[in-house]
Amino acid sequence: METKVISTGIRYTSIPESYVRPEAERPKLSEVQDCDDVPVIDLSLDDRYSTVQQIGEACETYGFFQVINHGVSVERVENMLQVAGEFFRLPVEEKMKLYSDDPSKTMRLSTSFNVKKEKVHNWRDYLRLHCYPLDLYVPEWPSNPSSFKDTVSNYCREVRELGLRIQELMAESLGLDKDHIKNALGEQGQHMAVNYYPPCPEPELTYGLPGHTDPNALTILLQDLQVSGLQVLKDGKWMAVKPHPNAFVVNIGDQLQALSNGRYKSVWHRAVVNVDKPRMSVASFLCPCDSALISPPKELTEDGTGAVYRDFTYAEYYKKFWSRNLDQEHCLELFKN
Ligand SMILES: O=C(O)CCC(=O)C(=O)O
Repeated sequence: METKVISTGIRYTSIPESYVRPEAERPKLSEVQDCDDVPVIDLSLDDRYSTVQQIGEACETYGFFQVINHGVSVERVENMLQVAGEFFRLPVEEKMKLYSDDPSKTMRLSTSFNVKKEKVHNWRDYLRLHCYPLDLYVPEWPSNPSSFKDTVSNYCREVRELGLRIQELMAESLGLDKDHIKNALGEQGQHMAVNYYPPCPEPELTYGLPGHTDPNALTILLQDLQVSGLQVLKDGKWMAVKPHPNAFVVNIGDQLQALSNGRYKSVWHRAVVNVDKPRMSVASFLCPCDSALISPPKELTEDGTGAVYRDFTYAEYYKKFWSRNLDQEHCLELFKN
């Protein structure tokens, strides 16, 4: 099946057959409710104990939360969104120079999710970048727009700091030493998906991204402020997460679910599309180093329950994740004891 990017600037009047989901798998948008009680955690407060409590509660109950006053400057965020928009508005021939559907590439423009594996495509193009260490990867990033490398590097540095800070708070919220997660995950990689969802003439029939969990440790998502589209599964129902000004959405990935022995949930989430407006999001993923052995600390298994998942390395998990389609069962299920 021929697949190419959909951010061509051409408005479709209907979606090609290869994007149409079978009836039972469609998003049923009229049944989705707004999630009004997404925890919003202010990271500038002095009361660390209270911040740790809030994070612990959000991770156990929701698997995700939003952070405000997070230390990434408004200017960095605005510049990131600006340059991402400029990139996707480039002529399609220019963008196609970076196209690849090989998930092992460290820089590529692609479309949908995993075009070689999936049966039905998704209404999304994305630029996927490895971002750490910056010195190693920035040279291969797009040089058009000309400000891309500088702008995105600056954004990546600040987001990484934020992610590591959140991991300390999470470790404390699990009753562990503040550096436990950072030490267990080794020198963490950092990847980015710059997602672009063009207007879609038939949003009821397809997804930007179907329901999935993230295979990494922690995701920091910058949502388009003007156009919503992120939905999370809560108590068996899909809920829309409205963008909160100057906030990031943070969600637990599969590795922190395993490391916390299932206490914190790697939440199912998806992106839906709309008729009128393009939508963008920028997902930053912190990933354990390949050799990190993902194993719950004894403090979290000694209540007699034992380890929920067998030990595995991140390299083993990541390979398994990309060998499958996105909307299959939770990949962690394959590692259950
Ligand atoms: O666009 C969104 O809001 C979600 C993006 C996402 O889930 C991803 O990139 O993995």
